Amino acid sequence: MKLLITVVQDEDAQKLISSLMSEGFGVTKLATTGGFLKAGNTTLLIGVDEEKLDDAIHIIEKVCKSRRQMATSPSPVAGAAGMYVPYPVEVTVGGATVFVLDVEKFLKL
Ligand code: 2BA
Repeated sequence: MKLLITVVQDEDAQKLISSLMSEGFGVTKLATTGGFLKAGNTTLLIGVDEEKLDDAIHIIEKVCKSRRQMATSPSPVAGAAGMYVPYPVEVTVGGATVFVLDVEKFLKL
């Protein structure tokens, strides 16, 4: 068995959960915050049998679209008056960040 720790944008989360569940995958949703944007995102824990791993990844890929978004840099540059001012940067968000882990044991007690 594998565990997919999948970070997605809030906008994509509900559709992804529905798509996964309709194909029989078990999903746990966690409300999380990205370290860079400091904005809410969603992390899904998805336990899958190894032979279904590619199917799950295919669904994630299909549902989660990447997009460009303006963000305020958390590493401000020094302004003219010697003050630190945040500056806007364009980042690509969305898609999905997926960690695939081996599951040593899966128990329901
Ligand atoms: P955030 O940390 O809020 O990052 C949001 C997006 O900002 C990132 O999208 C990336 O496009 C951009 N970004 C992140 N760090 C940056 C930097 N130092 N300079 C410029 N742009 C930067 P993704 O890479 O798709 O990541 C989406 C979310 O997935 C992240 O939200 C974070 O919550 C999680 N994530 C990504 N890589 C991770 C990792 N190695 N470990 C744990 N969580 C991770």
